[in-house]
Amino acid sequence: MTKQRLLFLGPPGAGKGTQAQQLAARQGLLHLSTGDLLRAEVAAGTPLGQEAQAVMARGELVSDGLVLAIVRSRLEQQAASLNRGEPGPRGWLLDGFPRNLAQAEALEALLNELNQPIELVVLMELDDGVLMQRLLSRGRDDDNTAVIQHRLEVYRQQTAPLIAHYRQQNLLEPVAAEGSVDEVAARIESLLQ
Ligand code: B4P
Repeated sequence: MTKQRLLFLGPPGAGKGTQAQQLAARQGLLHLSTGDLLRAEVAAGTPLGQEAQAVMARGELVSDGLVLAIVRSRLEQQAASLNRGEPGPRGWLLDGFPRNLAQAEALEALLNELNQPIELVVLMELDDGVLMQRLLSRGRDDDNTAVIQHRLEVYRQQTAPLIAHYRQQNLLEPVAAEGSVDEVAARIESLLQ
């Protein structure tokens, strides 16, 4: 059966959001991007968004507690709706979460409670030079050279240790993230069987 509990890992600008959105639509999965959810809170001016805004602008990680609360409420809602027999996506795709070991451990505890183990971790790999070009041409508020360099540093220090963590669990599949969006999508799709 096609894998339907997926996690996308990789440096900023590797294309996690781009691929996750398309794959979730094609496979009928719930797409949870912590970056998008945080940006929505910022845009709505909620207390959570006000707390996250400055942290994101500096290219640092928002506090684990905030991000976990967002993910927990979405996954619990989906599980409850499935338990009630309601229609809706059965699987999920976590994009940009977890981003450090503490988040990964909290996620594992939550998924144990829900009895929904991760089936596949896709690691999107791309050279720093190409990442930088993609992000500079995207031009979001947090996409300028100094902030991107800092986000890459945060990725290496805090997120990259997750690679060994998921490799040990035999869940990790690296994917070359260069080439066109369709080429990368085909590489990812071939891992779902
Ligand atoms: P995110 O929103 O997760 O964004 P990202 O890592 O910068 O980008 P992504 O890899 O998704 O790349 P995209 O598809 O957009 O994080 C932003 C911030 O939110 C973080 O710095 C942090 O502050 C906060 N945050 C998020 N999650 C958190 C967590 N769990 N804990 C704490 N803080 C958290 O692609 C980039 C560009 O490349 C786009 O313009 C796209 O069009 C282009 N592109 C994609 N694929 C391409 C291809 N194949 N060819 C050419 N261009 C391509």
